[in-house]
Amino acid sequence: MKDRKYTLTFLLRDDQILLAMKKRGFGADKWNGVGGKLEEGETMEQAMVRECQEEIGVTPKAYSKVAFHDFILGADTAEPWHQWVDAYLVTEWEGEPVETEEMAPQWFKIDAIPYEKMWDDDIHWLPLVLEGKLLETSFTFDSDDHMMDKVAQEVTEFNDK
Ligand code: 6OG
Repeated sequence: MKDRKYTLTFLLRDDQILLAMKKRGFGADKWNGVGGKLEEGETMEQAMVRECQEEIGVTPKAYSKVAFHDFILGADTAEPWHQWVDAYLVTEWEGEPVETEEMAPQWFKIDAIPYEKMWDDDIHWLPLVLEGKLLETSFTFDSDDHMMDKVAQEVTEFNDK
């Protein structure tokens, strides 16, 4: 079973959240935060900053981790795999979001987040972290990317902090 660590990051300004349309690869044609795989020798925070630079041209300056997700993918196959994802909210950054080969960013009102065009899990946790909660979750998906199971628990802090 292959397991990998990933980051997932949302910028916030006033009553808006920055989502990005994934243009290719895993999760293509969905709105999501910005992120990707931890590289060798990096901390999660370094990976979070690098992914924002690579995917939307922005350097996060003030941020906090708001969720740890255990995404179990392909649970109906012989080889399910995990993405362990640290999710961050960013309130200060350098640069302006730009479209890249990977992602096309767009600001949305927080009360008009297009959950129907996002991963099935998002509606179960993104509203809660936007209210200031910290969460540890596990979401299980089949090979068609449909959610089969969900567990979400509020925590007061993360063990790796
Ligand atoms: P790349 O393959 O682009 O990294 N990701 C998910 N995000 C949400 N909201 N729900 C999921 O449910 C997800 N599974 C993965 C983590 C993949 C990016 O997609 C996120 C990374 O930011 C299954 O390098």
